[in-house]
Amino acid sequence: MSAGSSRDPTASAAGTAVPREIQTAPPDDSGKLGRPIVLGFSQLGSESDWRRANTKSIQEAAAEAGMTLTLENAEQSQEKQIEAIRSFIKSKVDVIAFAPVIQSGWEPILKEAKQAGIPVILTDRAVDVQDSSLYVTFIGSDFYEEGVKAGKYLLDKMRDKPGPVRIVELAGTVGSSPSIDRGQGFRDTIASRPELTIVRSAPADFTFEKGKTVMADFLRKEKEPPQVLFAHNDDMALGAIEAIEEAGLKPGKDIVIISVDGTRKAFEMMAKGKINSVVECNPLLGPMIMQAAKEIMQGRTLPKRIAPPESVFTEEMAAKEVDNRKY
Ligand code: GYE
Repeated sequence: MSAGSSRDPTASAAGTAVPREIQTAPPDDSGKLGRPIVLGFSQLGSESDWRRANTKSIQEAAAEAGMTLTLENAEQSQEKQIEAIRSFIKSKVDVIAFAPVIQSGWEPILKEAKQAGIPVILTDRAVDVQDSSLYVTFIGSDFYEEGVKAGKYLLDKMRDKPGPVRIVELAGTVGSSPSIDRGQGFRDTIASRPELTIVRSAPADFTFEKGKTVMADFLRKEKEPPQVLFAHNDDMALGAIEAIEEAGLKPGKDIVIISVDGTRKAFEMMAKGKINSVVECNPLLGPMIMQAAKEIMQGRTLPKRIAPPESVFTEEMAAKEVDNRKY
């Protein structure tokens, strides 16, 4: 837990006031301000283990960097994110960072930040804006590439299988860049083998609960169980595993399961052979965000895009890797 609080702002129940945490730490000497840099961070929610690890990484890195962090959790609401960003502008923070829940609709609030002269770091998910000067840098993964990696794993896994191969897809939050791009990268990659077809796809909001109910629904509606599940994140895959087992099927055997993130829980399932492959998506972005905020305050020029290194893991590697997982 970060300095200045013992409360997890991501743990509040939906429907309560927007949770806010203010964390301060002693000044360091890397900025030019002579006082701690004040960072306002709008987190989009707490839907998954990825997200909780991401929030923790930001809190820890801010404390470590000696910054004053105000973190607000928008609980999946773009409106609440816009409100939070507006409050950061009003209180004249030094830098704003945010993880946008969906891709569209950010231009007006980003213009407000620009007019106020407050630099914005975009992190985790991408936004759809014409004018890229509205943010300084984007720190986050290449989701399209993650979809491509998932597709390539499947092509290899099915290389000797004549087809048809029926795939179901659990997509993430509608309109979010990881869901749009993972879906597209996957489709573009498997298109080279037309007998691999996506027979059902539905959003399950990146959550365990929805992953379970939507998968149960797929299994009820399909006459024959599908051979493959592509889940846009681990939490949905873990929920789906429960639905598959409750339907009397063997996850990882009767249905090949591919997911994205690489959480410890997913690795444990992979070590048991219940998930076949996980494409890594790194949530530990805190140190990169703090570094970027410091460099911005020092007047330095940053690359427009900063991406963390990521791998793909398969069941063969899971047992060896599981203890190395940090989230
Ligand atoms: O994959 C999922 C989370 O935006 C990369 O959001 C993030 C995604 C992540 O809920 O687990």
